[in-house]
Amino acid sequence: MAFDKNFLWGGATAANQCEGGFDKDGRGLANVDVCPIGEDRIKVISGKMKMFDFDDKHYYPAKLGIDMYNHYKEDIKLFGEMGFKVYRLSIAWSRIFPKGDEDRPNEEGLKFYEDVFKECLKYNIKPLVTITHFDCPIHLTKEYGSWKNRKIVKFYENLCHAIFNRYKGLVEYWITFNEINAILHAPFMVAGLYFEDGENVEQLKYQAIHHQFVASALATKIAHEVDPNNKVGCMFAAGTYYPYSSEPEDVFAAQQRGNMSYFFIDVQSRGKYPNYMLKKFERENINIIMEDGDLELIEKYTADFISFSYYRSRCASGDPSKYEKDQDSVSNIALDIKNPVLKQTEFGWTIDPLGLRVTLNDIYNRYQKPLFIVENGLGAYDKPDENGYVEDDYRIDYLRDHIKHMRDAVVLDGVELWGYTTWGPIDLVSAGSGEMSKRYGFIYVDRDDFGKGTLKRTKKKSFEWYKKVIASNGEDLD
Ligand code: P53
Repeated sequence: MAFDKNFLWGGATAANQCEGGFDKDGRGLANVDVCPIGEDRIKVISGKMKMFDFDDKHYYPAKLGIDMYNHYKEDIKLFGEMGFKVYRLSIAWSRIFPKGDEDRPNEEGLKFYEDVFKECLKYNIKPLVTITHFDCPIHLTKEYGSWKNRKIVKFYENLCHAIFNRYKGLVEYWITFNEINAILHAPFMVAGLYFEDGENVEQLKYQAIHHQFVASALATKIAHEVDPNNKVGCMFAAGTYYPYSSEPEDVFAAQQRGNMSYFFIDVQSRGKYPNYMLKKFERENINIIMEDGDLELIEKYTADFISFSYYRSRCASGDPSKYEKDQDSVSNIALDIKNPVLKQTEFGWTIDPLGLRVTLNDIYNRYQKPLFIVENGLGAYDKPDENGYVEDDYRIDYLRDHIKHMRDAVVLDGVELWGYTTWGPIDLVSAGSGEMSKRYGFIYVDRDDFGKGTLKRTKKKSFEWYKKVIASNGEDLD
């Protein structure tokens, strides 16, 4: 027996990348809506170019997504057919609180997700809900500076009260913030942060992060009070850093780069700011303003489980400028370098299935809490035939190799793992590039980068494969 009989197999999406319906039933505008496709995207998502509304010069792929707002019944039925035990999805904050600072939630928004969760439960699919997958009502950015401002913690708390109470009995797995560490590289897309010239970006980022830590602890507290069955996890973009060589400088660089991500989980899971970070703040003159009781909250309400995305391992050197950069719009801002011994995807992402086992062991050794892989998958240019059918053996190969090593981590290393959800079980808009043509799905969606297409759903070859994997509880990977 490899996996526990209750192992949660499934897939993961985010509201802003698939729902569309950006102005339907009272929904407010959000940061994620106004991130355009094209060369300005990187400037906008990193908070360097101001974009608080749509303009005529850009195309905004999230406005339509794959129109899951109107197709969710059909899509969840397909997930049910694949045998999903869990479906990870996110709530669009601005459907529930269109501006973010209202006293009362928008009933139509609440109702929408209630219907979605009920639809999942019809097929015995447990919803795993990300409370914020990058989104923030744009009003909160404009009026308050989003997470820079302490007041947002209260607004987030209001959101938590509304959803935990309304969805009691329907949802028991929650994630407070998607890829909480991604705020470092894409602060506008990830947290609605925009920086004016002359602002102290580092200071403000870490202040915003502190607010998220407090908000996350409060969410855990409220979730447990509302329903003791609730399990609340933290979530980060993972992928162990390898040293470029056995030079001690490279080993040290890898450890230090790793800490910049582990920092978040050290706080959220161990409940304390780690010393290496306090020292860094001291050296760099970063002063985080805290309220009385913040550190107690953070210590008391730590995560019940640790979830993460894994697409690849990462590589670091003591002198990164000497080497080729790791290719990807977001990590280009970071100092990751290309690992010369591993192959890359068409989009330049390193492929490292054994790295998943390395990463699982690293995280488990550090925290000894249950883990959940909530994103893993291959983004590729699919070529459908005239019927929309895609023979995506490359995707099957990628997933098979990762699942094998995940199995070894569980069976041979004893890592405690609750489940595995692949990213984008149905094609959706890419967060990094805004492209529709970077596809991850078992289900093809007829839509191009600029919104043309019938939106028709067609099963790919990987659909039947994943169905078999789930039916055999991970035994049959052929
Ligand atoms: P895409 C990179 C850039 C942006 C978001 O990424 C990312 C990453 C990878 O760490 O994180 C997650 O769509 C994210 C998803 C996203 C997925 O990676 O750029 O949680 O929203 O779609 C894949 O190929």
